[in-house]
Amino acid sequence: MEKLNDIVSRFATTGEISEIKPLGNGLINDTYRVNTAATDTPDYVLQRINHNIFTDVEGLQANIAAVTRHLRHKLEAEGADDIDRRVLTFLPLRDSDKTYFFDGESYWRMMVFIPDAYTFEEVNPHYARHAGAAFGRFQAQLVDIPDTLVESIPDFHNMEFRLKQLNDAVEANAAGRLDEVRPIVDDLLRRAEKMTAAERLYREGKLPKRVCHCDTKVNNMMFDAEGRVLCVIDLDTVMPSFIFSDYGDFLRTGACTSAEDEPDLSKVNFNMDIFKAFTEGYLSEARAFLTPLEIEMLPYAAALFPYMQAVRFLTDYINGDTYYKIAYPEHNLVRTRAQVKMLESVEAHTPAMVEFINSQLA
Ligand code: GN1
Ligand code: MG
Repeated sequence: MEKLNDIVSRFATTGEISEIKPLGNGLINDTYRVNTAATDTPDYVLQRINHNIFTDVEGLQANIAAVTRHLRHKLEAEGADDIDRRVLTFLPLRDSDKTYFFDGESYWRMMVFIPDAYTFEEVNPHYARHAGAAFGRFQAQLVDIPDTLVESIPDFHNMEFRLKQLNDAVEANAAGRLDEVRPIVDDLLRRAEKMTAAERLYREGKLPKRVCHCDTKVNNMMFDAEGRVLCVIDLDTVMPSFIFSDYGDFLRTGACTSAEDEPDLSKVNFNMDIFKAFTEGYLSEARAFLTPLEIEMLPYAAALFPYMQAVRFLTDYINGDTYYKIAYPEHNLVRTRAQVKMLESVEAHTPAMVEFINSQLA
């Protein structure tokens, strides 16, 4: 705590710090809530940036600054109220404009804590409709961002690249786990051609990349007490990508009837009611800028993300768990199995998804 207090003291906070405690359950960064003693000073969030993963911290923070600045301008132009709860505010250091601090070992950043806001691991259709509209609006608001964003993790949602990483892991078999997972590897590789369609269409000039959030799992969104979306959080991965990233990754978690690491596969299914509500909300905001091909490929996006996540979890398992935080030795394998089950359930619902999307466009 000594150390955390010292780090916090580098940032331009107001008010006396009363408490620092762990917050949330992200798989990558370490997050803390920093409370201040007085009621009229804000509380804060402190984060240690995982710079093994985000190697370009300068570029990462520049992305986030550009995005939050642009969103703030949009909200101001609309005459929105409560702007400080609807877009994240990062703190500069006391002695410079930088929004991160390097302690010689780790990179840290601080933002203002948004009061009276809630995150969820699960949503009902009402929340899902709001979430769809919020991510659609998020993308729509960023369509005209003047800044060029960097890929804070290069090739982050590039399916060809993720498959290459899987093939490399299989080749190296660093943790000696390959025999155990060979059937899952084969099952995933069988779908490789189909799942890399977006990259091919991009090369052919048929699909655009737009600024996306790229980590739209359900717990990266803050709701108010009425279930309205206040704000999208966890902006590390905001970067140019296919719109499928945001649409598909939300459904992967939000429309899953279980947690992403549920060991009992009979509990892992695709929830069509959440899909419908989310899609309706998303299209209400995004339809104006989406191309017909992007819309047609939304069911592909719903399958792509459990697939990509299965490939990523399995790669990490084969590599000996070097990327994701794990709670027990088989964790990445359990996660992989749950994602494969989710993928199968999405595949089974594809005709129904197509029918629903067409009905929305009619
Ligand atoms: C990671 O940081 P967190 O837990 O929100 C990951 C996502 C994965 C997710 C799986 C930078 O997100 O891409 O979908 O875990 N983020 C990064 O739960 O790899
Ligand atoms: Mg998160």
